[in-house]
Amino acid sequence: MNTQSLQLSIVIPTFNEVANVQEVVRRVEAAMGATAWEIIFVDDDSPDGTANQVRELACRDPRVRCLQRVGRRGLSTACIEGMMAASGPILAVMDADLQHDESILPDMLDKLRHGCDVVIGTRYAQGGGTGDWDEKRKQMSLLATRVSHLVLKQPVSDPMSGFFMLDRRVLDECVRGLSGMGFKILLDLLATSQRKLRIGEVPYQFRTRIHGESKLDHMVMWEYGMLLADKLIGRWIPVRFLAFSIIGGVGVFVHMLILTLALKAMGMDFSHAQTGATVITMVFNFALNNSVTYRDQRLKGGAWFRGLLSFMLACSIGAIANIGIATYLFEHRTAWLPAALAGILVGAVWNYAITKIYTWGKK
Ligand SMILES: Nc1nc2c(ncn2[C@@H]2O[C@H](COP(=O)(O)OP(=O)(O)OP(=O)(O)O)[C@@H](O)[C@H]2O)c(=O)[nH]1
Ligand SMILES: [Mg+2]
Repeated sequence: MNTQSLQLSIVIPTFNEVANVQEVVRRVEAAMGATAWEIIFVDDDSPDGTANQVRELACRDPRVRCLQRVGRRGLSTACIEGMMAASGPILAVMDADLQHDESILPDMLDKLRHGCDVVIGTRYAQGGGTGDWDEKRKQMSLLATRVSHLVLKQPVSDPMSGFFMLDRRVLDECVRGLSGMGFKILLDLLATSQRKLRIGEVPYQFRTRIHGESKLDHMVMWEYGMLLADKLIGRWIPVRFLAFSIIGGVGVFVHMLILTLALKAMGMDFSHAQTGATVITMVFNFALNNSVTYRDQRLKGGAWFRGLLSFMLACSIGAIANIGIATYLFEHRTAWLPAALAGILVGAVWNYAITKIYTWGKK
């Protein structure tokens, strides 16, 4: 056991990686030689028992720790919380699935000690590569990398990398400004930092996943868009409010569609058709917000139905406020369009603020 003071904390986010955690610890140990390190696995309550497996390893090796989060999902927030729980002066973030080449950790550490604030394991420099990615994934990644320059202050070959090392002081400087959205924690850090960072790069070959499944899905582009939007306009408008409002706008179309169907195709009377359309639209808006806007704390099972009830209640009060304000303004010499828009805005802000706290429990 190494008795020198801790030099490197490696944060490894996990979701269903039970078959990989032991091997990743073994490989880090082999790569790090005499350097004193710790590993913090941040597990989002994986159903495959990853957290228990990590705790078993931790009982035998106190350099390994488990941070288990319950009722939460999200790669970026997992990395942030892992880094905040780490004790070392230098932090690294690495995947659990053995796709990141741990043998470059000593080179990264060396660069960091010789004047860099951040060192990135890059797939897009001489000697690096994306392994067996198909053409579509390569193109998507290159596009996302190009778009990232909208928020970056300095050129970096692989800002989408999930494998990097940084001086803890960089995190301290920008942790309060991080968005914590989606998968791209490195981009979040680079875009949040207020100063020009000294960045080093170490190329590596991205490996093929052997055990477990990829968690990348069709929502990854949306989450990336939310992160970019937060970095660009989040100072003025919360992006969750933006997403909530876009879904509200889509809801208007859904409402009109159902109303038309009920009136024309089913021959219902207006008040029944309107009531039915309102209820269905509320369910639609709730379901979409639950899986998109609040994806990181999606309600499931019984909590889904309780959430729906509180959402409907909040939105009903929002509708009363909307109508009340619009009517008041209209009766006090405001034209119908601005009066209606003011009512909609007040209703939307109310719905967003109340459901954010009472439906999805976000402070
Ligand atoms: N704590 C936590 N970890 C996550 C979450 N989603 C993914 N991970 C972990 O983050 C790392 C990267 O996820 P992957 O699904 O492998 O993503 P990727 O490497 O970019 O994509 P692939 O090449 O398809 O594997 C892995 O160690 C996952 O277990 C999450 O919601 N919470
Ligand atoms: Mg992976």
